[in-house]
Amino acid sequence: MATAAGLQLDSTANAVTGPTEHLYKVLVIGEFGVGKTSLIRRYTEGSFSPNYKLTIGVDFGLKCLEWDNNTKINLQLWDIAGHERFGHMTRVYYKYAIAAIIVFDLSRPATFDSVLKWLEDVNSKVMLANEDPVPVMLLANKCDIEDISVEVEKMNSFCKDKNFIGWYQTSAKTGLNIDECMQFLVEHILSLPSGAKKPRDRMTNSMGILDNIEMSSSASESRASSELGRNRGGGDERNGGCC
Ligand SMILES: Nc1nc2c(ncn2[C@@H]2O[C@H](COP(=O)(O)OP(=O)(O)OP(=O)(O)O)[C@@H](O)[C@H]2O)c(=O)[nH]1
Ligand SMILES: [Mg+2]
Repeated sequence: MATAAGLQLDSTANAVTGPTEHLYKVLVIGEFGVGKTSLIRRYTEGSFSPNYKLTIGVDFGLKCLEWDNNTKINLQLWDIAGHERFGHMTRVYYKYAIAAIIVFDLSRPATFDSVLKWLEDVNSKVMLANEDPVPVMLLANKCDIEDISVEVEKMNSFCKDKNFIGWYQTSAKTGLNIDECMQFLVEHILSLPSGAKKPRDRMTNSMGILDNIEMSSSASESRASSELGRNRGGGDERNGGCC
């Protein structure tokens, strides 16, 4: 049985313990109103609401993937409030993340102008266990809105210059590219060298989250979910359960 000492946790697949199970913490960041919560909700629950309810501090989504016969992946999506009044907490929220998603709103160009600010914020506050930067994916959201176009070549070279692992046009409203971009991100995480994924030290649990959990039992997911629910201060309706 493998014991976790952080959020990037691997257990070993064998006849006794069952499939390998990974828990990956992924940050979802970007300016307020760009659609972070909506994207997470679309991905974890398959739903969308046109109403804007700003996120206060941080929220969570959990997506469980049966990656293959021997691999289960639990993606813990940290939905970080975009409003700058909550910005002072990001160092705590970013801890132990293995990847990040930066979102901007295609209908509000100023939100693209802030992308580099968010990239710098991530790169200055969190890194992989081998001290490489965390992989960051860029999402150009709300592409369903009429009369919006994206300069693909410009985006390609921007992402290459700034070391994004890739970018997608997405719509939380229609679901366009949501599964595809997350699949791409998970594939990238799985391809990281094992030294990048090892926890650097023990989770200090300053947020009361997922400290020293064991993931090789079938109870792991429900435990993770209940820990998340507790941190959210109540109901766990947003955590999509699938495995
Ligand atoms: N048309 C369209 N509207 C979207 C899309 N994604 C989000 N929205 C709308 O944009 C508004 C803001 O979405 P949220 O998901 O709450 O934005 P957020 O990034 O979580 O905002 P903060 O929590 O304040 O940081 C809501 O009214 C959503 O319905 C999209 O893909 N298309
Ligand atoms: Mg939100």
